[in-house]
Amino acid sequence: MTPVNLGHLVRWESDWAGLRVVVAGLGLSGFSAADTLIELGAKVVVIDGADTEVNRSRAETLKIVGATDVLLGAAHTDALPLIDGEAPQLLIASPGWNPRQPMLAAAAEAGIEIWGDVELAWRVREKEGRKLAEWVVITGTNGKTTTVGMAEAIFKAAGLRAIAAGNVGTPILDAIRDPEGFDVIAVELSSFQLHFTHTISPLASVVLNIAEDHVDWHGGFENYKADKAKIYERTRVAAIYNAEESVVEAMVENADVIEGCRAIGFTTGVPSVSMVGVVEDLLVDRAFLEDRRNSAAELIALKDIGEVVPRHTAANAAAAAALARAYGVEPAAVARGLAGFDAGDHRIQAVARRDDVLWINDSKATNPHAANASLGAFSSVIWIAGGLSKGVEYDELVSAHAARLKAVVLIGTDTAKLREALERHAPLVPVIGPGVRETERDTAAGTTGSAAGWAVMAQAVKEAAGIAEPGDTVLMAPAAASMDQFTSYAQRGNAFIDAVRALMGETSK
Ligand code: UMA
Repeated sequence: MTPVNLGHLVRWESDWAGLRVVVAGLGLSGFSAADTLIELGAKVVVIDGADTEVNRSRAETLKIVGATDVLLGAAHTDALPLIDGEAPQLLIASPGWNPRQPMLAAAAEAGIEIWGDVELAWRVREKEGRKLAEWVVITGTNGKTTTVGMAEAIFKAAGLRAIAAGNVGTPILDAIRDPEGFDVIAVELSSFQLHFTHTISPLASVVLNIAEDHVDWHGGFENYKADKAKIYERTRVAAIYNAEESVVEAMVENADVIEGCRAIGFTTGVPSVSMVGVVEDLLVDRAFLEDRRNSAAELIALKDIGEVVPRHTAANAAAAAALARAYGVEPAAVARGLAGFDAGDHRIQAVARRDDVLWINDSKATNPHAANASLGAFSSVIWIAGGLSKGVEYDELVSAHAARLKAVVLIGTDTAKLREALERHAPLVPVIGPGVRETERDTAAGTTGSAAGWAVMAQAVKEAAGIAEPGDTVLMAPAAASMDQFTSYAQRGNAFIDAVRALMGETSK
């Protein structure tokens, strides 16, 4: 089959009518992509392996608006469907779909282009009568959601119409299709989304940091890094990098950016020329001012960002400030935006302090790199850890923090690697659990899934309480994903909060 050239599809008014498209996935991004393409007049077949009630209801909606077909169930995900008797011309993959999955592999083999929803959004962002938004794009292993939130807050403080979208939860196509449009969109991009992105040309881009994550999906750490590095391609004004991570700096050096684009560093140390960084507890800009060789522009005092500003928060703020300054936002608006920003729950969140024991929820620490940041912030820790480990290694994390661990309480169904790392690098630290065994847990909770997770968490909190002494911190920072026992990291965090509060209630009686 001759591959179809889709180079002409670059704006809303391009000739999308009749294009035969398969949309893989009927989650957030798949639904928004299918809905958009139907509106554009394409012939759309949507496929999802899960034949659930939610998907059936979404399928009904899409059929009513004009989908050619919606196929639900595992039987449909192995081969490419025909659309009106002919082969598809484009496949839109949801981020959760692995490129090695049979249907995607078949599309690649047949020379059919595979885009993600982000690529589609880029191709339809220009529309007659709608504001054309600038994009600033953000990726990294950790801190993405905080940084897009900070960037959005700064843009809004500058009086701009701005929104955070993408992996943060609002599909980028929903932002793009807003009738009024935006001045600027802060787009959080996961490595999955970047894999399926090919032509975006943002105003500014940043990789916050890189550590092992999602190794299974990408088929190795090198592939993961290569997908992350794609964010810098075709950047127009500022390719922003973490000046404390040489791997990230190398990504900028090797990127094919638009002529005139500058490389801008961010750091939590004193900034060199062309960097944003910290001088004596002040966030300062030595990048976006004329006299950057001899002076710096003061942005905000760290104490005005929050009561406790851990190093990674200062780094995220520096990155968000650099993105905003690349757009042209004034220092005063950067200060207002960062001062008003609220990081939300589940990220190093203090839940309770009782008898000089601090209880911290860091459920958002879904990989070792994130857990490293929170473990490093406390001195004597009872660590609640474990979950779905996604194939990563724990040796580095455990050896770095062995000295501060008083005990470890394991949760999760996939803790073998963590347990082995603890045996190797912290052999004297007591390891407890998982306290409720699989069979007991199912009987106790009367079910599997999240109810069982709740029981495991309650047990873990009790175990931790039995060990904690004044001056200790009980830190729930699993360094693993939550999906083995919970529906999300938020639900896991709430289970911890509930269990801690229940414990406090009991002991205060
Ligand atoms: N499906 C299949 N077969 C497969 C894989 C998935 O049929 O092999 C189906 C599932 O049954 C489901 C649909 O595809 O119905 C799910 O699609 P999806 O998992 O790609 O998720 P979406 O609902 O489209 O949400 C995605 C992001 N999810 C993932 O990357 C896994 C959301 O990020 C994002 O907010 C949303 O698009 C809008 O852009 C979530 C996430 O967990 C928060 N991201 C990861 C992270 O941050 O670490 C990357």
